[in-house]
Amino acid sequence: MIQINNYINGEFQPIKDFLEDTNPATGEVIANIPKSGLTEVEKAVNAADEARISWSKLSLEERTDWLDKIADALEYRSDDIASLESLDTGKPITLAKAVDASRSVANFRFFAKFARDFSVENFEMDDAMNHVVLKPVGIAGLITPWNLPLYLLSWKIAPAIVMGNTVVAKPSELTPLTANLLSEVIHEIGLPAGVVNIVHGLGSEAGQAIVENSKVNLISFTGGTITGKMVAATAAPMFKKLSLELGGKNATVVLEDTNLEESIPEIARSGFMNQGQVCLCGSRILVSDKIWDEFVDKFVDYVKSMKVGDPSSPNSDLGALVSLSHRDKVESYIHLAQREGGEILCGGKSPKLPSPFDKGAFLEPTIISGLSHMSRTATEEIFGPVVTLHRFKSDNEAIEMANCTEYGLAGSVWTSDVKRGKELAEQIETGMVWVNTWLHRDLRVPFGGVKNSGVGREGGRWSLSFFSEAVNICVKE
Ligand code: TXE
Repeated sequence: MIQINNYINGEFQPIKDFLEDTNPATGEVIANIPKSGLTEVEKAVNAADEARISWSKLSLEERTDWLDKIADALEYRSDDIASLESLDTGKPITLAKAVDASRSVANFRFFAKFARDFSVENFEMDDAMNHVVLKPVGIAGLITPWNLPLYLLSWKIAPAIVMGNTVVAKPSELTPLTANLLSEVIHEIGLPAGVVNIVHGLGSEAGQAIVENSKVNLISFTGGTITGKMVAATAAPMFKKLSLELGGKNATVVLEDTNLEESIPEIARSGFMNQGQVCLCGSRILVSDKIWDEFVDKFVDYVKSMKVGDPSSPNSDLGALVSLSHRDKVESYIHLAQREGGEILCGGKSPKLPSPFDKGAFLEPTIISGLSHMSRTATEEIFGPVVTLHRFKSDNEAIEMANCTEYGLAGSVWTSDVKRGKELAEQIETGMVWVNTWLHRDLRVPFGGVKNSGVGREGGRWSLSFFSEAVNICVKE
């Protein structure tokens, strides 16, 4: 049993009230985490406040050196990151190694280098010079979800501290283990006390207390759209800087000229990676009428060959969902799809697995056809290994279908005509579109959504600008 404590002001601080953390693949309780509330959040905010001035006075070079030190120390513990992440989330160890562990390290390294190389534009007038200075915002409140725990936490902490802010972070109560590992790493390398404070607990208690705290100047939140609305309702009247990365219901548009042999494995990856629990997953697959039968046959065959099981096995393509209650939610959408007239082409139920995985939150990868593209199943975020298939007759119809939901996070287009793919991509109303690839990430590019998928952009210079206040100093010569 792992015992997790809050990390505040450079110290691990135990509290009396605990929550249990469960391995979703077995149902076994693996850790106790603090059930923090107002008192712990206030302590963390006060520590961040005290550290703020001296941290912001370090040179940018000194702060980027700290990021590199964190990256080095995290990299040394890559195997631990992967195994803890797999244990806590139920995701396959292979994915945790390839994505979670490596990206968490890469986020710190990337922002260290990017901030070093970054220069702000100055604007010359006939008789004066405008100097733009990026100042820290103050205390950053960072709230992160359970699907990519350390990956998303590091994506926010690195740019926040490199720009001179101090941080109070609350990881998801469902997946606290790697945030705790980060606390250990930060402690080991001796990052100045109070620069990064990590408080564990429920969203409605610890999370809400961070958003409500008047000393917290900025909130960066990744999570569900309903929670995002609550966060915005609290933070907006306090004029906090706000970035919200919320849900998605992303369309995968398959044109008739795509190379199916090459694209089907990638389209399946985009639907089912991390058990479909990535906000960027392509969960609505729109297929040209001209290749419908061939695509459906090949896609169903491919997905049927994907293995669900023990997350620690290198042979598992899919592990467990994050919790039994989340699996129930995802299953309820499969039942809804049946009531809406959908046909289940594969999956649709929990696989029969040997002990101890018989108690886990597993679900077979599921493909549903025959639904209206306007049905609830095809327009609401399911966030699980469930995709719906829809056929279109023209590019215009594909665009209309792609844009019919209230979400606008990502999408992908598959075609051998790159020019046509790019033209189509530009008409999809989302923050990001991939052509002939998916989740191909360059950390310099803007990341975020439109419509109900969120507000603001992070990534590269967008992160540096979100985590700073641009101040203009006009000097008359
Ligand atoms: O997320 P929550 P949940 C979607 C997905 C999923 C749904 C709900 O569809 O089924 O959201 O998931 C904290 N004030 N995504 O309920 O609640 C919470 O403790 C401040 C999409 O698990 O949004 C956690 O740290 N914070 C997504 C974080 O918010 C609060 C990833 C996210 O949890 C809070 C996850 C409050 N009042 C789910 N209430 C994505 N965009 O990638 C909760 N939290």
